[in-house]
Amino acid sequence: MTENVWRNNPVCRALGIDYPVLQGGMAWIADAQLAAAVSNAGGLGLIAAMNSNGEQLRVQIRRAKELTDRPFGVNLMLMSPYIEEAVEVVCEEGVKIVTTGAGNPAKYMEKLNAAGVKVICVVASVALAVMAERMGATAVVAEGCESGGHVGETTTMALVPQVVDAVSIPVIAAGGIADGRGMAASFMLGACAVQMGTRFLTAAECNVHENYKAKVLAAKDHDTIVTGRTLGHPVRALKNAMTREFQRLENDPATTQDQLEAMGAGALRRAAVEGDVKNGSCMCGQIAGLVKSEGTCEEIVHGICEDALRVLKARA
Ligand code: TUI
Repeated sequence: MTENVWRNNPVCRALGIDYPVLQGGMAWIADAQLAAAVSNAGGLGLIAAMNSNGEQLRVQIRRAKELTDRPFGVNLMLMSPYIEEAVEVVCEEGVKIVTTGAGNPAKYMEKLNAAGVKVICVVASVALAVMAERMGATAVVAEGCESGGHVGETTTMALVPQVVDAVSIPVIAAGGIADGRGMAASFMLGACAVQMGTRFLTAAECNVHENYKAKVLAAKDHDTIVTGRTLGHPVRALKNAMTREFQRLENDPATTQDQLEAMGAGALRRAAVEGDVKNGSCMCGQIAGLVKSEGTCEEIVHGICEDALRVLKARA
């Protein structure tokens, strides 16, 4: 019903999608099923390459191709030990769109651009946004520290307009957005699309463990915390026994970096796949308190766009 409204949206035009909504590349969670469901709803679904090796990623890409005829992408986590393989497989499989996160994609931009892959860099700073534009990025996702997982220092409210002023390519807002008000606010800040992770955690098509979903649905405004600052990669997750122990160790001068790294390793898998939401890491954004229902990807994508339009019209 609202498709026509977004026809000239710069992100919809650049990516060939109907609604300016991207799904975050959540490690251990964003698989072919979730990505295809978001893409079939008219948004942009993304498979999280995370720490997958080339062949594991290839399986997911081929599955997504079977599940959707719409554009979908792959999120490249730049800290992955298999990042070189992942870039290779993305090019070989003819994936058209990539988002990058958790680092500077400089090393891979030339190869991806040469293969005709549109690269959207997820940035937490103006400096990286400017670099991304110079390196030929199609757009940037300005991700504020309200988001779940690996976070920067600046809030969405402060980051988005500063990135908008610094670059000429389209800016997609992320971090703390889960409904039409957040989407409308993003547009007011100069963004022309949104990326959401937390909102899709509870989607019907999301394969994250039921315990994780239940914890997100039960979360309130103060229920997330950032740990891992001393390791140089701060991570936001729902508070639990694991984050409390991590915090205690982080504040103890006797703790070594290796001890902390060991504690973090495998923690997300433990929560997302095994459902151990006490001793695993339930990465999640601050907006979890607003996420009260499950819903299909179609209901989520269409719902947020309709609500955003309603809010924008009401305030005009
Ligand atoms: O990457 C994300 N979110 C993530 S990645 C992830 S997997 C992980 N697990 C444990 C520890 C670390 C990673 C879970 N969530 N979002 C995009 C994002 N990128 N947020 C922050 C950044 C970022 C941070 C530093 C981008 C670049 C950067 O440095 C740039 C440079 O020049 O090195």
